[in-house]
Amino acid sequence: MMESWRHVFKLDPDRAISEANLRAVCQSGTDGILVGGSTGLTYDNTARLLSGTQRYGVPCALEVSDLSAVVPGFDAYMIPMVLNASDPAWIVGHHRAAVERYGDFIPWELLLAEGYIVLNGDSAVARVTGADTGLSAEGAAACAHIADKLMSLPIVYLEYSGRFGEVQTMRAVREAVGHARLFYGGGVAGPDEARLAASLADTVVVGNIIYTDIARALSTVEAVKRTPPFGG
Ligand code: 1GP
Repeated sequence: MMESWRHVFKLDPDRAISEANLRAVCQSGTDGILVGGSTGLTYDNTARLLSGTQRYGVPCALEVSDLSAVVPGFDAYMIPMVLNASDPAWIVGHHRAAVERYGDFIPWELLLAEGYIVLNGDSAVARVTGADTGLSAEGAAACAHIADKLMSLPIVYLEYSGRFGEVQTMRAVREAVGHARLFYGGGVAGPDEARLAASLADTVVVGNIIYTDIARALSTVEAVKRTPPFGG
């Protein structure tokens, strides 16, 4: 599924979206919806968002950050491992606790691990995970090599949530990733950022702008789709 994703909208169950905007997002031509957030996720608000998107038939994955908000019925479950977290619980600790608790019930075939590199120190995800956001381009690339080659993770996720990234770091991470699919997210707020992100990343994730300027959010779909992929 995610192997063909070029453009993805990320919807946060803790933020309100009108029915019209949800429809526009789902029918925009995007390749998929990623449901996730760093705070305020509950079973109920996640289930509500899933049933909202299911009406439109767009593929929908849940990015798991809170076990109490894991809802059955998603097409895939993305499992973040924050490689530059200062607290190892966000690398494997919460994961181990979850497997101990739910081992026999986990639909392993639906799970996809994401090697996150979190670089915006002002973001909720950086605060929650205590991420070392001061990494140089070389440091970020080293994380990407580890995810891609030592851990063989299917996804490397370069995360600037809330602001657009440094191009030098984006390029260094791009060059470090060989096998994994490179996701980029953060500050894609219109066609210009969308094109730049799409020229370096395999998959571009668009979040916040959905809630502040729906027209600009929708404009990112075509911009990403018209940009040739890296090395393509
Ligand atoms: C957040 O990577 C996504 O997890 C998208 O970032 O909200 O800044 O678009 P924005």
